[in-house]
Amino acid sequence: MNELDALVDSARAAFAQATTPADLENAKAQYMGKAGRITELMKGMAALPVDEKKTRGAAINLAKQAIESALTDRRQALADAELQIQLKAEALDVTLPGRQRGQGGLHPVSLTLERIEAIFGSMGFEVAEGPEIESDWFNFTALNTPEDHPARSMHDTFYVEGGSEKAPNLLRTHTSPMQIRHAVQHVKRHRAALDAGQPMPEIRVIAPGRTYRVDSDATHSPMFHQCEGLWVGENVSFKDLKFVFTDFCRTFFESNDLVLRFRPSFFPFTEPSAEIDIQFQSGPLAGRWLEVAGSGQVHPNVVRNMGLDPEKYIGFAFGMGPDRLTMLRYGVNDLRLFFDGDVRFLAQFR
Ligand code: 2U9
Repeated sequence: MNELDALVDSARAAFAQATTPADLENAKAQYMGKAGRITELMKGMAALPVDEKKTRGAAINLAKQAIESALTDRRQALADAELQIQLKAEALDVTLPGRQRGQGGLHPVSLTLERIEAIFGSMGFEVAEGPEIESDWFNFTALNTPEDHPARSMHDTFYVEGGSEKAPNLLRTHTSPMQIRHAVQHVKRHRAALDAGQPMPEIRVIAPGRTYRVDSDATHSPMFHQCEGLWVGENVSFKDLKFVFTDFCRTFFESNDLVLRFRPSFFPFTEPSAEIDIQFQSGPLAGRWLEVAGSGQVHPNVVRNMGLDPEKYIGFAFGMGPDRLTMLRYGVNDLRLFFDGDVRFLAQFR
């Protein structure tokens, strides 16, 4: 083998050893660069006589072309390998199932609140919503709850910094303060008519929302929901309350033969007061008395705190726990499931 063939072979071997484009360009420089082997050979021709120059030049050129072609082949091979790696990394398996966008839904307690609002709305009740941080006056005093009542203790109520109407100081323990707020506004709006001895349109309102108490087990959560109702007028009676609440329960539980029982009880803000129990006539809960609400005739002191004359105006109120109503409606046995945020549980109500 002559010297030029050996050079071409050594270039081919060097190019084959290069595994990256940078390696390959370095290898190329050893042959074709400024101080490369081919360049050196060309320079060496200067000393040759003219007739030898021709044959020598042609031979070197052939070797140079062979090396260039080896370089081009290797460049292409490296680029192909690179592309293969990239294609493999970006491979898309079109046979995989598509990714679906998660479908959301309302929380079961929200579904219950919507249901309660729709049913009472159809009976002419407004929906009032308001602050969860309340003043002592709206939460307790206005509702005839005495200073020494246990509900006011640190064990039962979450107190926060502050302590005036402008800087409220507790998390409401029930939604009743909202009803007082609503009633006071209502009375203010009709003050002129009242003072002129004209009748006031009835107050018919429900107040749904979050409430807070220091309490936590399988059936109590420090945050829970309440929905209370208030109906005040000149001619409202316990009979009206019974009718409205019976109608509500039968519609809510979709059970027309549902039986209700009003059991004497006590609340500071109502007198007389009654606990409301329901009894299903069929289904898994049939025959058992289940407590679902409290109720009563609004205490005269509370009527007075609304700005009304308790000799002329009479009111009825009720209060229920939407969390418990949701448990009964869907057969859920642990209240905490509602507040854990586990999608496997929540997705069942979608
Ligand atoms: C005003 C006057 C009176 C609302 C009432 C109840 C009875 C009651 C709770 C019991 C536990 C609901 O299920 S619970 O969370 N409530 O028993 N609530 S009477 O009485 C009012 C409300 C507002 C101005």
